[in-house]
Amino acid sequence: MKNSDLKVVVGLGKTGLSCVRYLSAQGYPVAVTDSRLDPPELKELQENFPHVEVQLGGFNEKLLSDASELVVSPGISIKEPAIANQIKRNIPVIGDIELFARNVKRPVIAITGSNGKSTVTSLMGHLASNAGYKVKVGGNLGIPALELIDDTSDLYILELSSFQLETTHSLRCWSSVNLNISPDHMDRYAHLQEYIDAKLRIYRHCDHPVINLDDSQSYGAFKFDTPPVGFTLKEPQERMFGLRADRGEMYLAQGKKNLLPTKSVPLKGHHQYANVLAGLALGSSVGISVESMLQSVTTFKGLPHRCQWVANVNGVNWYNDSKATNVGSAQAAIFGIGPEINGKLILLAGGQGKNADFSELYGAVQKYVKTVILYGQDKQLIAEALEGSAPIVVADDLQTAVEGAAEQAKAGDVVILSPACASFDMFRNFEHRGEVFMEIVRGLAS
Ligand code: UMA
Ligand code: ADP
Repeated sequence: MKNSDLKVVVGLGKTGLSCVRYLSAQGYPVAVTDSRLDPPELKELQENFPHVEVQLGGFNEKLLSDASELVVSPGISIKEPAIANQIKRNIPVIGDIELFARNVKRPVIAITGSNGKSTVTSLMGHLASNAGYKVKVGGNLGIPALELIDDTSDLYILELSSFQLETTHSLRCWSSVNLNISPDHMDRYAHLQEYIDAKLRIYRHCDHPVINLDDSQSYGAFKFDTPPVGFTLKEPQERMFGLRADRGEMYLAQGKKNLLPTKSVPLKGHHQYANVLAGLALGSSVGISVESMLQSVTTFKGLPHRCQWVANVNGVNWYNDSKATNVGSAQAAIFGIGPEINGKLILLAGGQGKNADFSELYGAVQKYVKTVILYGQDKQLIAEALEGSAPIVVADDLQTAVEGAAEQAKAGDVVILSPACASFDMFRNFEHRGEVFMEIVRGLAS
């Protein structure tokens, strides 16, 4: 017997719990299923929602087929047979961002992309709140979107993943951007285009789209209702945001107008300038004063573990880019920092490679890197892919990798940990890896 209103929440992590809380408050009958026997938010659910039915240790097909709607968490693929079967039976499948979109009463700025999402989302929060907005920031970064909604905020800024966008249908953004595309999450997508199509959903019904003019894959053949504002690392056309070299100085610029010398931007590297330009384009497209945003750009220090400056030891600058968990982000760090320095780069990389194609790093390494020092589970694989690009040292662990880098580096050089790999072979997560790295480096300094 079908309960005509029953919402079945699939997954009992942070997102699943936020959906139960929201749907219960709206008065819907709710049930939960999770493939795990002991999902992270089980205790919280049992304490606060004892009446909610929970089925664990697998997705219960009978429960799923009783639903009026399935609310699927981003960590679960909608290709999972139990979910795909319900889609075939025309049971609507949505996610938390769809619930958010149906309920939100205030404007939303949304950010996706393969790399830079968290940086641009946090930057946008900083720019908008300094411009006087009461802003809430979250989504794939930090607090689940549904928990942001309240009566006092006047703007929501969301980081969205491709997984969240897949199950979102009615989000209407005030402004949105897909920052860039490089292969990621290929264990969830049959091919790159499928991943891109999920990302492009961020532009549906968007009032003021922002695009990366340097990455045509990131907007593809999307048919925009409103002409987008673009950003580029080249000289910008009218209305667009970009970089301009002028009398020996590099500037952030809009059209023909120089806005701010890049030396006044605390975030370093060309990829970070792209992030700042994206933030300015998002803000200006919805009418936030560019003048006010430029002030705020100079006070945004960036997020930890993303090309984060750690120390200067004997004239060598050390950077922690532990969040570079894929090839695209490590490549961006090398291309971003390489041209900015007088010396050479020493790259520390390695960890769990997720079957990535490390030969994509070859060109960047050949151009800017003096020595590559590898550690971790897939160090030999990376060494094979980069053979011939630069001298390669294979170290036992991160400690010896750092010591090796310290021996090789000369004043003016930069050493960067930009692993291009996941951290789980040796660390709890990318934050833990970054903390351990910084501790070792600070040890060198003392
Ligand atoms: N899982 C199961 N069985 C289930 C449900 C989940 O095994 O029945 C596993 C998933 O495979 C996954 C893990 O549990 O490995 C977490 O999945 P989830 O959907 O419960 O995740 P949440 O805890 O709700 O966190 C999610 C985002 N996680 C993912 O998309 C995997 C968080 O982004 C996000 O911060 C949070 O919602 C709030 O919005 C994390 C992330 O890694 C940081 N995102 C990916 C990325 O940035 O690359 C997309
Ligand atoms: P995301 O939230 O998309 O993972 P982050 O802002 O956390 O993005 O940055 C993740 C990694 O990507 C870091 O290593 C960072 O140095 C790198 N990165 C940041 N911005 C960009 C960009 N615009 N293009 C490519 N890589 C970037």
